[in-house]
Amino acid sequence: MSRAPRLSSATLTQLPPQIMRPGYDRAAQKTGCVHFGVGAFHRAHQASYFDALMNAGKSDWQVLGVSMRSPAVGDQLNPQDGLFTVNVRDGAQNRLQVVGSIREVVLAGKDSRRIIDALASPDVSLATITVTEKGYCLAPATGALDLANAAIARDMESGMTPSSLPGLLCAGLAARRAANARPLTILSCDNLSNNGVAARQAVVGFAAETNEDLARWIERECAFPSSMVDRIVPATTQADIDALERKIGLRDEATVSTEPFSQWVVEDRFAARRPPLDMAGVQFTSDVAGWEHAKLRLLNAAHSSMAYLGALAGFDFIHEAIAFPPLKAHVEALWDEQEATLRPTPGLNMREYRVRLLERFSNPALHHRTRQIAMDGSQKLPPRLVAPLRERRRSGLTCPNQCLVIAAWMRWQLGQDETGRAYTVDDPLANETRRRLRDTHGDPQAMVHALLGVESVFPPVLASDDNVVGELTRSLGSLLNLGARETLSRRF
Ligand code: CS2
Repeated sequence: MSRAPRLSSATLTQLPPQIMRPGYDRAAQKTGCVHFGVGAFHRAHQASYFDALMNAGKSDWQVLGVSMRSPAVGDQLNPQDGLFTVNVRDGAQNRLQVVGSIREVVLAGKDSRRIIDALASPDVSLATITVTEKGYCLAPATGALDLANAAIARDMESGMTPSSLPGLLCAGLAARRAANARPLTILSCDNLSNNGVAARQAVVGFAAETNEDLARWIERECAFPSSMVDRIVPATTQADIDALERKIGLRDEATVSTEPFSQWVVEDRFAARRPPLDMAGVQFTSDVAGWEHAKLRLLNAAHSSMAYLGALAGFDFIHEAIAFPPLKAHVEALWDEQEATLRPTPGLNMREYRVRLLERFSNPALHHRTRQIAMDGSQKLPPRLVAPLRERRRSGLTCPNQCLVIAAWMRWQLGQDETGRAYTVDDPLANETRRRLRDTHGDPQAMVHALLGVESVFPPVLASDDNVVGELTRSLGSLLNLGARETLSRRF
């Protein structure tokens, strides 16, 4: 049990002098942003940008953090007055910085009144979101708000205090309209294509069912820009917290580790005053889609490939997977297939982007686990691999490397590694994939057929594409018979 005091406003002065900390008067700042989903990614990314903004002399960009489900984030951050340490790691350096932009964390449901009041406040001009795909409560088939979703149905009952993202935002916008009618910008920072459209569908969809006037006002006055966010953030471990305590002499339960690289490209479409985030390194653009696609189809697709093939081949970490030459060669070949589906984007040089990605993946200090990325594959595969695969097939192109990754995901659903050890398939569709695989008895053709039937992942046309079915069956057969290392070594 640790005896070091917790990091907090009161203990900040005890930090070793070389550690960077807020250079602004935290108590004098107003809350300018309400953020939904205060996970590690938010802390290493958007919260760090707001901190940089206030360090650069721009005031009133403190963040009220909303934890959507778990009180754990509040228990980590509130006793620390919202302070936490970002540990920037790469091979050569290790830079620690205490970030002060989070004022407090409140809990959806329990603290909904406070959240609604904050959304109505004239000081707040921005709501940002990282709640992952599930948090938008959209139906995968239509992209519209899923009225059958239990949280949505509950929030729509009259007199209920909302706790879902769409319910909370609509209640906040209704209060805002009644109080001052100033519009709000709602900025999704989730790793989805067209994330601004997803946020809009969720919020306007909810309002349309409950208050048509409000829906019209939101459509007319509020803005839902899309954005591309990028920073690799491995899950914090107990060992990270203990090691930090030895270094700084304070206990920080909310610390996050990350890489030096960070990028945030935001569609330049704001409802009212635009936060001067460009002073903190944000790129404003009229074309986010090109950046989003490049990031999802190059960085994230390669991550998924290294997650499944790498973990099956026995690599625990991304830097180990990318150091295995056949896997690196496969990633390059996968990128060739993916890149053919990307259109030129001003300011984005694909060759340099790929070189940079290889450097980032090779960072030995980051300890980014292949299993962390393997989580939620059913949600991640469609924008990363299935959409570009369909585009290639429409142009009559073959897709051997895209199919190899999808086959590795299929192999992963068995929940047993190549040495026979069992693991948990951490995925909202894990029960469905297990049920579908039950009577396939390790026959690759039957497995491919069974899993291509998961309609929220694969559009039905793929099951009747002989080329794709053939590639998937060959790759899965090879992974089952030879294993991932040998499959890769024979091909590359
Ligand atoms: C990763 C991403 O876990 C995953 O699926 O691919 O979290 C990735 O690290 C980030 O998108 C990088 O910006």
